[in-house]
Amino acid sequence: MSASTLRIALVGNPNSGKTALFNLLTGGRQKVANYAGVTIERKEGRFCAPSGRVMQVLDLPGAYSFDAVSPDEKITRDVLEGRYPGEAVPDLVVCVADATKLPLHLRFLLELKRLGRPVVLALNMMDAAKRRGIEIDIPELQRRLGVPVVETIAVRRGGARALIEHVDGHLPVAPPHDAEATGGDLHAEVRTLLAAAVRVPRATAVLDDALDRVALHPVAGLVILTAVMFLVFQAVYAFGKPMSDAIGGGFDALGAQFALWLAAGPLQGLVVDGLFGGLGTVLGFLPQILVLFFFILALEESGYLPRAAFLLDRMMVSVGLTGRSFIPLLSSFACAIPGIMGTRTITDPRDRLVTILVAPLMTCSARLPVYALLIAAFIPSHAVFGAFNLQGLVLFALYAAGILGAMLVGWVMKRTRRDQSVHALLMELPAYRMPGGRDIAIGLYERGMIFLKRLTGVILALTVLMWALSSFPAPPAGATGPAIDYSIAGYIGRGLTYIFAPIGFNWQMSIALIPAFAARETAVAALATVYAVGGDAAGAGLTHALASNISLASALSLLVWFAYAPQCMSTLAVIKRETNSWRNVAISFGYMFVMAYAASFIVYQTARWFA
Ligand SMILES: Nc1nc2c(ncn2[C@@H]2O[C@H](COP(=O)(O)OP(=O)(O)OP(=O)(O)O)[C@@H](O)[C@H]2O)c(=O)[nH]1
Ligand SMILES: [Mg+2]
Repeated sequence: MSASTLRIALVGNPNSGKTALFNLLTGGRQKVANYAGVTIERKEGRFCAPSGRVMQVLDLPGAYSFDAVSPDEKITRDVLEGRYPGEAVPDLVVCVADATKLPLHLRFLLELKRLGRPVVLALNMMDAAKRRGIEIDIPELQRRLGVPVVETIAVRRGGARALIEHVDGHLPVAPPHDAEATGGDLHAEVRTLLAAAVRVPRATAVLDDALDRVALHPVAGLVILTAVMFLVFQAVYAFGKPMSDAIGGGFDALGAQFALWLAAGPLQGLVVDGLFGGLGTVLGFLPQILVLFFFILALEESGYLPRAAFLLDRMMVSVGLTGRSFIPLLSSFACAIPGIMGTRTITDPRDRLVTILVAPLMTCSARLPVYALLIAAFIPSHAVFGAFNLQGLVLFALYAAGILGAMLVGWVMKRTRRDQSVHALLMELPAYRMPGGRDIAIGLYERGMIFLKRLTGVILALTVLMWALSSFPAPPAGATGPAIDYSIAGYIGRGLTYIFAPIGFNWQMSIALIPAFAARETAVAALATVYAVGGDAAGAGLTHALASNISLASALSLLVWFAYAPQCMSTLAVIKRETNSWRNVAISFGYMFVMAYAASFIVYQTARWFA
């Protein structure tokens, strides 16, 4: 027997546990969540079977059938039919089926069999099936299907043993399996199979049904949804804020130490203010961002999100969106990029485009440091209406501004559409599930690493660049003003004020917008650097430098700018990739620029009137 690599593809209905199985087999860390349409790209991994043979595993997007309609389902079909560029047809197809949903998932297996490739059926979620009293006669099922059947529990260690043993014994030659293209009625075939090999107790999901009666109730459901969202928001501040403050304080202290060692000058400005003050402030947000992700991950695993999408569907349709947009938009609170990629599961191209265009208006986690810095500098921390903190209220208003902006844009686009038809929301409701610690830990680790890589990569590089631009060239002999006025940054910044003066930005704020276009958080470090090099920070800290150099009206204007402005570059690149159109990039950039400028103009001019 040859020891060549065996190429295995995991396919099946959405949410059947393919990715969980992939992670278990290969030690991968791909995203697993309890709703249909999590995996939207082909992912590859490997493992070594007990015999020493190397197995290459493909995780593919879930598909309901091969009459593929959405962009993610098309990938799966192309791979299986050998039409995926640069990829040979897999040696073995593992059809992953949820054992608690056999009536639906067996249909897919029958379709697969017709492709004539070697297939094995992995009956996954056997733990859940047993708990519900579902009995499956495996030998009988195997005999009737004519394909090998193995049991798996993808979320348990050792839960793929039977599958590994099976694939290990599989020869990489592809015997023409019984490709009986009967073309008969798949429904009838499934019914006969089920009657012969599966016994399902009458009431399988009593608890789920009881929970749904409350969660999907038009009134009680909305109350619960509001309470859940409110709790998440509160938790980010209650748990995350103290940790963030502690980290921020630590970096300030470190910076103060360096200030004693380094001679005063541009380099001290870079190290003390740019790196410790600026990047330290940004790093301080890691705990808060992780708390936010913890809740998003737990919600994703619970099975609650598609229910929330149902509840909000009518509301979302009235503003030109659809319930299907809910999950992509929710993930955009972390970052617009996964949100925009998540829209691949939306079959209607119009609905998908609207969702892509409004996703960047959701407040992504990169905006948090900028918001928090400006709020700390300008908004007093006193209580309003007894219970609420004014700073927290302003932050809440900024999140709300993003959501309201998205509703407005969706509504306008709906009015300009020629085709006003609306599709009913068809979405699978997954079983409720207790979030597992391991999956959440993996998700948090992944997110934390992405954040740290940004910080030590693009944000650090941009901060050093800003420092260089503000320090060189040195002022000519006999210059009277601060050195930064003669630097490249000074010139560019003053040039930009022609555009930004009407909305209240001074030249330091204007130039900070440039690196922020690559990564928003950099605005914090850039302001820190510019003011430090200009000699304004003077060790008193960035918050103080801002408060003494920028008016309240300008600060409010900058906050609103960050809520709506077209950012960041990577988001625009993803829009180009996902829609394959520069026109959509231009529309996205254009409408957001106009919206941000108009909103900032109104806020600045109004605030100036009152001040
Ligand atoms: N109880 C139990 N839950 C499982 C098992 N396998 C997967 N899950 C859960 O099922 C849900 C879906 O798992 P995924 O691996 O994301 O499913 P998928 O098939 O990759 O889904 P798509 O990528 O959307 O097609 C997650 O909540 C998993 O934790 C299992 O064997 N038992
Ligand atoms: Mg998946």
